[in-house]
Amino acid sequence: MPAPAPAPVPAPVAVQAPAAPERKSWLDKLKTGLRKTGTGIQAVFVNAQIDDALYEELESALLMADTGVKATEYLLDDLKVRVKRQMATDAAQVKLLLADAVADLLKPLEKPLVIGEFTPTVIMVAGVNGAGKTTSIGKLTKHLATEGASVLLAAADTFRAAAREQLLVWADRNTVEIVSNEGGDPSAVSFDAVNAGKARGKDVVLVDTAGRLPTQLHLMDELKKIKRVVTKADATAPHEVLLVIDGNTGQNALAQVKAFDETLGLTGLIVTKLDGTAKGGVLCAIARERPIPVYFIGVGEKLEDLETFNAREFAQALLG
Ligand SMILES: Nc1nc2c(ncn2[C@@H]2O[C@H](COP(=O)(O)OP(=O)(O)OP(=O)(O)O)[C@@H](O)[C@H]2O)c(=O)[nH]1
Ligand SMILES: [Mg+2]
Repeated sequence: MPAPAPAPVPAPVAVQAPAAPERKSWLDKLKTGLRKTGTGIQAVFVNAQIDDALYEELESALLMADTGVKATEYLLDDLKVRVKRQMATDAAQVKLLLADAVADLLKPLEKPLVIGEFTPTVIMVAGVNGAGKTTSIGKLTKHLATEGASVLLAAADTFRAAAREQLLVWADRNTVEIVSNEGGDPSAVSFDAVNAGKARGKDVVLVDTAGRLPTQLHLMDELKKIKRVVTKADATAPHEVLLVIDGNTGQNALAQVKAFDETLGLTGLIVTKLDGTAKGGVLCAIARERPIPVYFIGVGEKLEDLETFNAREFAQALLG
């Protein structure tokens, strides 16, 4: 009897953007959202001359959009070089050059989330209260399930029954399994989930954690513990540690990125609520000061409202 052929090892795959029409409607929502940020920046170029006043107004508009002092300075210097090199003569050209500068600045943040290198790929998700963690996990589960990946959710937000229920709704909606233990220890739930993911041959284990502020040190320690315990269940895990940030929080989002990165060592970001923000510039600040890849952008509460990040698209949505 010949030995049975070994199961094929799936190649790692990047979590893809969906088909063009869906992407377009998502992009329209992003544009509408960022218009609040963009209007201030774009207004600077209306009937303007290329002079010091233009750059001064641009500086204020960028700061208002929460681009931060460092990224604003960087963008203005870069823009002046581009304007000189291109010998731009009107403000509309300068606006296009600014879009180029923003796209180039954001480019290093553009990186796909890859799954399949490890089975399961364990993804831990953290963030402050109400940032959009659970919703984003639901949306991400949909993305993954659509691509044929099997997903196990870990309800490591054990504080509130509502949190578990919320995740259960998403789990049902996407026909995925969930490991939960109301009132239990979040580390224990995570440990069980990673083991269950291994035993059941799941492609992805997504760990949802309770919201917390970086200043709540005992809660930050609890996150560290979850991470440690996940590594106990699987020495290579977690493979991704994601921070979800609310796009409306502006410069505070940068502070959150720094604090969570120092505690956990982040591998990626999900930026939510960019459908209603005046603070889209914060991505530039992140690119300049703590360039952690932005895997996804959320522009609404529906399943299809989470999309992969593209630097050029974002710059155009902001300035186009
Ligand atoms: N407009 C908009 N709302 C969003 C987006 N993402 C999440 N939300 C909403 O934000 C609220 C909080 O989302 P959750 O997913 O519960 O946030 P969380 O981080 O899990 O919250 P905690 O677990 O309480 O810390 C919900 O009302 C979501 O529907 C988004 O991209 N756009
Ligand atoms: Mg939650």
